[in-house]
Amino acid sequence: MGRLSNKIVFITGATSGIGKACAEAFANEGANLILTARRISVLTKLSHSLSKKYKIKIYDAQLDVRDKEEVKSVVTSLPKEWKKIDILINNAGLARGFSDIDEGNIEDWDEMMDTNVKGLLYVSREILPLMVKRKKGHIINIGSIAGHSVYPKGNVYNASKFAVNAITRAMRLDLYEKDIKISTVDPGMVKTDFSIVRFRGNKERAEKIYEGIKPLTAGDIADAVLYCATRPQHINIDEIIITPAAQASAIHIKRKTK
Ligand code: NDP
Ligand code: 8X3
Repeated sequence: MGRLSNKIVFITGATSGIGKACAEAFANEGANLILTARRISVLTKLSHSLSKKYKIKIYDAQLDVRDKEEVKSVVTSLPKEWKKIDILINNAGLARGFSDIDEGNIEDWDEMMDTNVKGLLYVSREILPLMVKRKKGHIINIGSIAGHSVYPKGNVYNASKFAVNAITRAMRLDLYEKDIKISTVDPGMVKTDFSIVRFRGNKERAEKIYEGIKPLTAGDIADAVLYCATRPQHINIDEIIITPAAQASAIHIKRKTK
């Protein structure tokens, strides 16, 4: 019996990186999972392998968190037994581009704000009433160190993660009296597809980000998320900031030279 047997955990952005690692870590604890992301074929494959390996139930749904009608329809059409969501992991997110603000690409700005901020709000707005009605639930947001201090050329990604930080704090204030727990896990550098997405498939440029440093793994972050989710009922972990030992801020990075 895992520590989360019979719990239902809803994960956004479960096809890659941190979301996928959370799916595996929570499956290993016996949780039943609602896995969502846009790439349904990747999701279906993951669901099959996890349900087989961990003998858990998985419900998967194609979901673009930017589409509020789709968010509504995915949540309202969940079978009754799947609506008892215990934990929501708001993970779906991305950075696009790396340029001075006067040269920024407006479509990239829209995509980051629509996904990281509005998407997180849409999903939370649909799931929270189900939790409040049951007088229990836990939302774990994936923020970033980018939401604690800005760095050159980070501008709109920073703004989106500062917004996640503010939303997390607001959720905590508005929801503690309704018995809903709120946590945020805010990583520094994690080696996932994040930089490949940021640089639109330029793997060489993405690789350079992690040059000479041992970055965090997606599993390291899943471990922190799991820590938040497995505390006794009277404990709320408000915030975990987690960075590689060699990264003291977004710009203070000790790199080994060859
Ligand atoms: P990945 O690119 O590996 O994974 C991102 C996930 O988000 C994918 O599963 C993708 O799935 C999903 N996603 C992106 N856009 C949407 C959307 N519109 N609707 C639904 N799902 C979406 O990156 P990470 O795992 O690193 O990123 C996960 C989170 O962690 C993000 O919020 C990111 O900001 C945060 N983070 C990452 C850090 C890092 O260094 N890697 C550091 C700090 C925070 P699909 O394409 O199938 O929809
Ligand atoms: C990702 C971490 O420093 O690349 O959120 O913005 S950083």
